[in-house]
Amino acid sequence: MEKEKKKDELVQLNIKETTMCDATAQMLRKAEKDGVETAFHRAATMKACPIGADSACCKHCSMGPCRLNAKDPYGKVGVCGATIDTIQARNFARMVASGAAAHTDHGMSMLDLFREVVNGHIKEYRIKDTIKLEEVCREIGIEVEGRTPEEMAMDLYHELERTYTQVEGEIPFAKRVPEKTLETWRKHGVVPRGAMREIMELMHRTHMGVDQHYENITKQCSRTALSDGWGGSMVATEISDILFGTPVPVRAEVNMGCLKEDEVNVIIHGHEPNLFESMLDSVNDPSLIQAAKDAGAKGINLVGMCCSGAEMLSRHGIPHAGNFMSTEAILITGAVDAMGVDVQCIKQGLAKVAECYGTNLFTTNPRCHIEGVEHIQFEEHAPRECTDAIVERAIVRFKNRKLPIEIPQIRNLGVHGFSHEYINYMLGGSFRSSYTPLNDNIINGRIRGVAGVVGCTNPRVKQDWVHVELVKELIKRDVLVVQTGCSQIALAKAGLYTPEAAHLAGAGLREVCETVGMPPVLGLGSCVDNSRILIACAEMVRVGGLGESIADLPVAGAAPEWMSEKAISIGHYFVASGVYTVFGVTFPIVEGTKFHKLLFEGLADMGFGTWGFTPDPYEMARMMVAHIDAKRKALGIDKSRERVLMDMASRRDLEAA
Ligand code: NFS
Ligand code: SF4
Repeated sequence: MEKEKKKDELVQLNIKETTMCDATAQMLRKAEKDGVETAFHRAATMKACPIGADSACCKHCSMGPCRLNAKDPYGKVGVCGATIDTIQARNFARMVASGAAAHTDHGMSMLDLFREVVNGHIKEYRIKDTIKLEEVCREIGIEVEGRTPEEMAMDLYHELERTYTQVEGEIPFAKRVPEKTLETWRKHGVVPRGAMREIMELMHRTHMGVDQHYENITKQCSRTALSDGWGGSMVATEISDILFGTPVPVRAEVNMGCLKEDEVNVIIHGHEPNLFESMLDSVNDPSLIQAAKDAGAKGINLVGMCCSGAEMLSRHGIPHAGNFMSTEAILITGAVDAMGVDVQCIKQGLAKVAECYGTNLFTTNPRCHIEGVEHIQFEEHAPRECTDAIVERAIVRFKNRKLPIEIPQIRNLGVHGFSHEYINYMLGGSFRSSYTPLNDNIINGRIRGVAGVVGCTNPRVKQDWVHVELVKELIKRDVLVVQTGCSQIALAKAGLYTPEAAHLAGAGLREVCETVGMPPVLGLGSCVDNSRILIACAEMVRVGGLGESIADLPVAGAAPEWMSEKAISIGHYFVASGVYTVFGVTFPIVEGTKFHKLLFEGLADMGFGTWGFTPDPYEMARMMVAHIDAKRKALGIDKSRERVLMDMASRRDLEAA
């Protein structure tokens, strides 16, 4: 029995069933040899609490905690009388509040930086993309004719500040929402005000003894999630593009083989691009490069992980070493001389693993300290102080490397960096840049629909496997896949980010990919860049031919290996925007309850999207394709696809003859 194992005895993983990432597997084997524990090991010994997994418990006051019975959900209520639906809705809503807070606080940090850059207090960053600045201004009604970038930027700052602070009325990017979708939101009273207000109200309403109707809680839950998707996250993306550049396709490598044994290896892992941008300057500083050479290294090698890594991969082609479930594993190489982290998805377990391998681990953000880990605060008016210090410490560690190093020699080259602006340009060409060709290809049936496959990796399932199998199933059925975050890295490691991967796609999608020269899977960046998918959806509606609201589009979303509260917020803002969204792993609601019914059926009847759940990638693909086909049918374009398929079949017959 695992339970009876002695504490110091490391559980042996069935590594084949733990991850499909060969580099991570190799490092897990090494970890077991070295006697080092990872989150995979802890997941194997820590049985998930079954009551919590069903969200059938409440600890919102000290009359409880109260535990209800998921097998007999209406057999019992909490001490205060709260029903299963109230308890589940409150728990779910608080996940949304926390996830939305993470994204919007990150977005607000970007906006703070933007303000200080614009008013000249911070000189270390500048506005890189004035074209995007102008576009965003124009879209939300800020005068651009005859004005300097500084003038526009100041107005943009003040306007976007409302995304967070606005007490009454609609947030600025509500202007981007298709009219009919916005109508649905207005009808149900869920157009977001400032995120601060929405999150505050949601926390208030989920306090003991306040909102005790699951439908009413869900309403505020939707409003808060939307203040993330069309608010905080979207601001994070747009401001980061304006400051650091809008991504265009770039060839870049992922996987642990990006580490170099003969160089000083520095990893940045986290979510805020400002830290990473400054580190990029540091590693290119001639004096630091010289110092590295003096220490016997060939140079300094900068590698990303998780979401800011995905942004740097998209914007600058910086190599990316792996997703969330590989952050401990990579330290086991012994080759990481320093890892700097900022916020979100930073496992506390990193501290122990870093200690085992003598890696310098640094926290940098005032929001995230870790007990026992050295903190070097990142200050935006003197960013290099922090990042230079990390590099200097990495050089010292390189010089004193003692333990043997083992770097999995796996690198996967691919094309990343597809902003929604670039998709425009790529499909339409420079003179008629628009989404018309995408819509045309959907209408004529070559592309069956579009799926967003996003989100985390989770040690409760085989790492990367659900992502990869799902995406392969989707493209095989001519569904174009767009991706962000850890999911993007999973597929990049599986080799799907090359134009050649088009041979895995169905005949229709393959033809489009080959004509344009694009991979069948498009990576858009980090998790806040899911806002790019929202904008792409809005654009598809605007261009026409695919219905009047986002809910009409033949699209679907999935987070097959989700783990974070941020993922729940993202899932819910896609659902509230009109997208059918399927989650894997587990779903924190008891089936058969009224709240479950509302999320999985009721919301769709109200004009929103709807939630779906299955841990199985093949079933997930089937559900998403069935939804896409149902939307095609409702749009009256199901016949065109049959024609294309007939064409393809007859073409193949001809070829065979
Ligand atoms: Ni998204 Fe980024 Fe990854 Fe999940 Fe975490 S890194 S913000 S939450 S684990 S995709
Ligand atoms: Fe129990 Fe109600 Fe208190 Fe929750 S709020 S812990 S259900 S008494």
